Amino acid sequence: LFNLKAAIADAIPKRREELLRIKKNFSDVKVGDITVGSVLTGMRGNQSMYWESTTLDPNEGIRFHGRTIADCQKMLPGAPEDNGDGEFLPESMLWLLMTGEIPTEEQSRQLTQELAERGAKLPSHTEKLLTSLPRDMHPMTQLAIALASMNKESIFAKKYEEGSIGKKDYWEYIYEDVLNLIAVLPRITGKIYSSLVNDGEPLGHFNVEKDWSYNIASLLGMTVRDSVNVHSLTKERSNDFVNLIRLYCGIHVDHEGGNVSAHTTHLVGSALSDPYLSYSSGIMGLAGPLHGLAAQEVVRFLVEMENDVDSVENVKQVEDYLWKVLNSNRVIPGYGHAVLRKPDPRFDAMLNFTEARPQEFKSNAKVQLMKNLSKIAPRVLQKHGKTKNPYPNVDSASGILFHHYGIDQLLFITVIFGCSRAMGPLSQLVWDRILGIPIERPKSLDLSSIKKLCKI
Ligand code: NMX
Ligand code: MLT
Repeated sequence: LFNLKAAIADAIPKRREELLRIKKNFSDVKVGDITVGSVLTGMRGNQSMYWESTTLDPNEGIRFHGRTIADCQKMLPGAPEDNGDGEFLPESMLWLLMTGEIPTEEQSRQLTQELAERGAKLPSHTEKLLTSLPRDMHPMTQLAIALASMNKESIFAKKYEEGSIGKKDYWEYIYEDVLNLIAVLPRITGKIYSSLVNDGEPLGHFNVEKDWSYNIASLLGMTVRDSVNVHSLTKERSNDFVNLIRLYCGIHVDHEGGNVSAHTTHLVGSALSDPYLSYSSGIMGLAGPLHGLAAQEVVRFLVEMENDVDSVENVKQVEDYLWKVLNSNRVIPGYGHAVLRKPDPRFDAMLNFTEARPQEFKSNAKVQLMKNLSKIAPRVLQKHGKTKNPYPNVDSASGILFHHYGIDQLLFITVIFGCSRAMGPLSQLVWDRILGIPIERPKSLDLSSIKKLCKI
């Protein structure tokens, strides 16, 4: 089966039957105990969501249908022109997320082509809307607005309004919306970036022959062939940037269900809000500084720290800078995690990208600072004694690498995170509707109920 929708349809009967059997026979099996502590601290540790494609091990990090990042780097198909030398395509990851299977080269190509065809055009009302937004509106707000505006295009919402579809068929229309949404992200991203740096004039062309990440890079003005090459990159550096986008977008897709952007998308979708509204809500969560906006905050942090210290190699000065931040009761962006208890393997993957290109990065002081910080900050945070995980998280390295190649609009950086994150939560949305997961509605407790439970 070369077509993703057909591959999903093929997997449905077995999965529906399996889940039904578990629901019928094992619904009383206990998953864990919920404590008052967890009710009062962001539901930490509650295992209370069903999530298909990814799980997070606190010590080992993320697994995509059981596969580590290293497995994916070995097994998932990349772009044909890279002859096995480049990063895997996010399209290959999307296939894995949606079906649980590693795609063949041919399946990956077919999905790449399908996304390119679906994404060739941005609806004119969304384009006009983006043009009309204030230039100084935060890029993540622009992204959320653009996505919400595409609710006008939702095939699912139209069918539901007509009353022409039954519950078992919802997924087919959700699927169409999901693919269309993921497909237009390069265009939306390019439009937002061009407003920031080029008065809204396109920085590149959308090339239907090319992959999703290439088109993101091209519309950011970063490819030699298809961009108005504002950054004047050489062919080799441009190719590296495209591969950076592929790597970044390939590994940021999902982090199991409980993170803010994934959980929000799933929650809003459970009310049968269409994928555009659901993911627009997810983006609003990703735009928070404790979540995805940390990617932007890290770059700002590195830029400011580099200005403040005499040399990025001066450990004492870097430590003093960190203590100044901690003593003013602020967080060190890019460090800590709600679930992980070891350095984030996604951080390591980004770091490996720089290690593979020592000449490229050796004279960038901010990149060196990012690396030095990953050794210094854990010691300082451990001494500070509050953070449960003192290690670098995913946002520690990513933004400064984009910055290195010339994406110098700091507030824009999390938009690229928003492109990637669409793939995980929206794959889940398809499976939520296939499996008939109901509206999400946990019970809340007021203070008197908590006191009663505590017998106080
Ligand atoms: N710098 C300073 N203090 C921290 C940090 C940090 N990087 N991380 C946690 N703490 C504090 C936290 O604020 C809390 O303080 P208080 O008791 O005064 O409320 C205490 O340590 C215990 O927090 P944890 O249980 O370790 O962390 P929690 O699960 O509450 O929060 C994060 C997780 C990720 C929100 C938190 O580590 C943080 O704020 N990190 C910095 C922001 C960041 O990098 N976010 C990106 C996460 C990845 N992503 O993309 O979403
Ligand atoms: C993510 O990728 O969503 C972050 O690491 C945050 C999380 O998992 O809570």
